[in-house]
Amino acid sequence: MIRLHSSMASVNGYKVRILLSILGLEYELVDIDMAGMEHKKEPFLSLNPFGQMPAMQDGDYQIADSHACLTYLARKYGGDDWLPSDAEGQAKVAEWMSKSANEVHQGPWMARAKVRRPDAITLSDEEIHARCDHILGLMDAHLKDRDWLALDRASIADISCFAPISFLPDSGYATDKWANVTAWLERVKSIPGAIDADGKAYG
Ligand SMILES: N[C@@H](CCC(=O)N[C@@H](CS)C(=O)NCC(=O)O)C(=O)O
Repeated sequence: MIRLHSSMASVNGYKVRILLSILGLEYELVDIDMAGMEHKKEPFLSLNPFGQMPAMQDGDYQIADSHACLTYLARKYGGDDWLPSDAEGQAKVAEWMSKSANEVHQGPWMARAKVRRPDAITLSDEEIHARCDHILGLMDAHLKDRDWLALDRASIADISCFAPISFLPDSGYATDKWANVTAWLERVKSIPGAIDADGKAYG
């Protein structure tokens, strides 16, 4: 049985919930009380000493970090569909997973974090929006002649980048000035099994 340890409010946990849903995998969500700082205490710290969500167990195997969870699930349960096994394709997916962990995290993810925990995020809205402009501008140009970020089909790189960017309109940043990103967001939502942050199917 797969157990995902995460708060429903965790954007990184949402990435993993999207893939679990797309793959049609049954799992238990072990709800972590973020406000109660449960992720900074045992037993969560035994799953991830970094004290960050998500962490996941699949039988005796345990893994932390959203990208590690996505990689594990894609490889274990998705064949080559979401993470190809050829060097070129795998490297392209890794490239966009890195962008997600860096530029997307520092911009779109931060915008969401500031709305939820304004006391904890000291960056100004201007700085966060400039970071969003930077990465979304690059993504918009990249998506000009292509449907997906890494491959000629959807991959875990799209799922990873989608989750934080999908929250932007509710975080005070309008994504609609980026036409290609906007079309890509809709494309990800139309993947069979894709869910919103509340777990409801899109469409
Ligand atoms: N690189 C990690 C980042 C995880 C992360 O920042 N998780 C947030 C929730 S979305 C968290 O637990 N923040 C609490 C903290 O850093 O103290 C991943 O992709 O899983």
